[in-house]
Amino acid sequence: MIHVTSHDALLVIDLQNDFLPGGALAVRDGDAVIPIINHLTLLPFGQQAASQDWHPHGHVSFASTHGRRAAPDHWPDHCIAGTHGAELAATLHQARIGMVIRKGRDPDIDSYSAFIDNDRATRTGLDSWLAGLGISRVFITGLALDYCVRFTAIDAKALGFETIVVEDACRAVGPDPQETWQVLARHGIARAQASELAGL
Ligand code: VGL
Ligand code: ZN
Repeated sequence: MIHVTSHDALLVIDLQNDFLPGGALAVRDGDAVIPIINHLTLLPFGQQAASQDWHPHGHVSFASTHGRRAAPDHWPDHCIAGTHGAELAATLHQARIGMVIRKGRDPDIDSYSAFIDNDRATRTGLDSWLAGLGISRVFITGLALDYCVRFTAIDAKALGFETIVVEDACRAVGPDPQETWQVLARHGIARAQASELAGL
């Protein structure tokens, strides 16, 4: 068992309507993580934070912004700031979430990580918020495993947090989650199941 303490934080990544079934960039089975994450929010984490992908119209990551040129990091229009698609899942238990980070707001820079934009320069402030509150270990959940969860986990580890990705509390958008697990393992990031976590 892994015992959750006040030095641990729960991070809920991009659990937003557009990434759920029926959304603009739906992750298959994405809604299956909601009851699992809701259960985790009841454990005695010192802090809980959520991120939201929060893009302006015409964002650089939207395929529609670039006409017909397709590229691997181009997506359907999604998570437009202030829209229903950008809202957190209505059934997520937010009672203990103390910080919501909105990322990808610069029209010219995407941000898969909840810590640092894809330009690798602009910080969101999440690391200082967590560290300033005595957090040394983070448990990462949410969508999508192979993009925003992956980048968030790699940055968390590089920023000095012990990092654990909760497998059954994540879903991938692409076909090969094993590649992501291999990369995370190479970075010294642990993998756990929600059932392994317990309060003291
Ligand atoms: C995400 C693609 C584009 C994610 C966000 O949350 O994983 N993926 N924007
Ligand atoms: Zn996005």
